[in-house]
Amino acid sequence: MRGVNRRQFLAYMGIGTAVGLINACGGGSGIPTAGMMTGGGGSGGGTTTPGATFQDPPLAQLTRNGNLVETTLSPMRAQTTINGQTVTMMLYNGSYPAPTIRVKSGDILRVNFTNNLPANADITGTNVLGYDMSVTNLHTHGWHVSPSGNADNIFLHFNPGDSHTFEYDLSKQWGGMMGFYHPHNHGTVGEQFWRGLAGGALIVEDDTPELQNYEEHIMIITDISIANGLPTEWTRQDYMRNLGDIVMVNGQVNPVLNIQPGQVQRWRILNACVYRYLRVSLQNHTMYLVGVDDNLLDQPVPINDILLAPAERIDVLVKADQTPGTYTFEDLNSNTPLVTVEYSGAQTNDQIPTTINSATANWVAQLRQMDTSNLRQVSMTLSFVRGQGAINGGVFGQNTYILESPVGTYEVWTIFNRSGMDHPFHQHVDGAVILSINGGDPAYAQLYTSVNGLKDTINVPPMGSVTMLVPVLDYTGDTVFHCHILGHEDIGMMGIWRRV
Ligand SMILES: [Cu+2]
Repeated sequence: MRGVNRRQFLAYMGIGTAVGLINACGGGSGIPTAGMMTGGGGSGGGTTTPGATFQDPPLAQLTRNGNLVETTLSPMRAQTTINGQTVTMMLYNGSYPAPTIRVKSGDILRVNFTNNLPANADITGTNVLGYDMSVTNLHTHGWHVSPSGNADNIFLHFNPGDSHTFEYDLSKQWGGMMGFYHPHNHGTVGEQFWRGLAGGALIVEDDTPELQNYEEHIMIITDISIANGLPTEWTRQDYMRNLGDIVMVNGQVNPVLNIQPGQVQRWRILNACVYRYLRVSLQNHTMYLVGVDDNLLDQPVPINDILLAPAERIDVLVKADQTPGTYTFEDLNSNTPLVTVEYSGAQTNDQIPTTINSATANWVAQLRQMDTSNLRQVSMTLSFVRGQGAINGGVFGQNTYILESPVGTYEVWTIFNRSGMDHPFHQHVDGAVILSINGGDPAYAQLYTSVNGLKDTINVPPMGSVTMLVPVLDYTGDTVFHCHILGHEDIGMMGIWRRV
């Protein structure tokens, strides 16, 4: 708690006057209000002029030999251009956004990783918590792979110049999901995200024919503030909340995406902001939700707008079925345009499918029928304790809370939020079936407690709770669960999940 004044302390605790301060700014599941713009910025609110032509993130270069796929990832210091400004960032392969890795269920992905971040440079050095910013690692968010050895092992860490070969066996990973990769080195995660290592998409190709023929786009939403050619300095307050004043999709401010009249496009959307809660909507259009964090659904769910907490993903179909013109895909929480959608080209008449043949959704439907009364019940409480984040009172790295779960079982976890802020709870390795949500946005609760989807990240509303059915399948080893406001994780809101 070095140098923390009373207001910051109250903010850490989520109490007192700080509650209003925090909730007014990007506070998440709440109803969008004009107040959310306060301090939140956005890229000029609703008045941002349309930018350049929409670009998908680049594809990673892969070499394939049978089911063995290899690629190279290297975090490095590199320059990019954001909204006309040159910015020096930390970027995977020098690319912003980071390259998309597309693989298939059953593949083995080998990532040849080298930490090319410079030691002791202006964007590295030691951060305010005392961690070395040039040390990093790699997490494959959302993948059902081993958390141990050379796989999704977030306890590994790499100094500048270190190389490592990660190997992910995707034989137990079903198709049809978009995860993302990002650093997971405790104490530096939020700041490394902020400085550009906010992930690239990890696509596992579909196992269903109904969604194969649509034009597809990936939308990675991030935010940033820039000063002196760098992302603004990450201060102690930023561990609690940090909203960038520029909001981007794939590193672009309000790009223009063309759609043919009558066309259906598939958009795979990720909130990769460190703190910003989004409520996304396409003006005058219904979006059809076909996939959530970890899997495709069995049928499209029509939605007008949807809360997207940090690290949540949605897979939606949109149909250009309105009067030809220009429509804004926007964040209703901050009244910020994300993408300008422009009708152009020849009339066509694509259809939204009525069902999706998703084996995973069928399995989740069975899980929803399970009698959970005899399952082990686990309760976890998220809170702030003396300016640090905690789970069941344990601050990660000090008196870490450890949950031991037998593999091959199912557990019911209830996550309580004892603070005045939203916390997106994320568990590694296995997605969960959401059974109930107490508090927050009723539409969000209704959606995620009814769809046949697996969630690896779920928002736990202020003073509310989430109950979920957690399959503990296939993989032993230590991994973690934590708040995905990554600054909260850095100050301790993380626990160890010991799978035995
Ligand atoms: Cu949190």
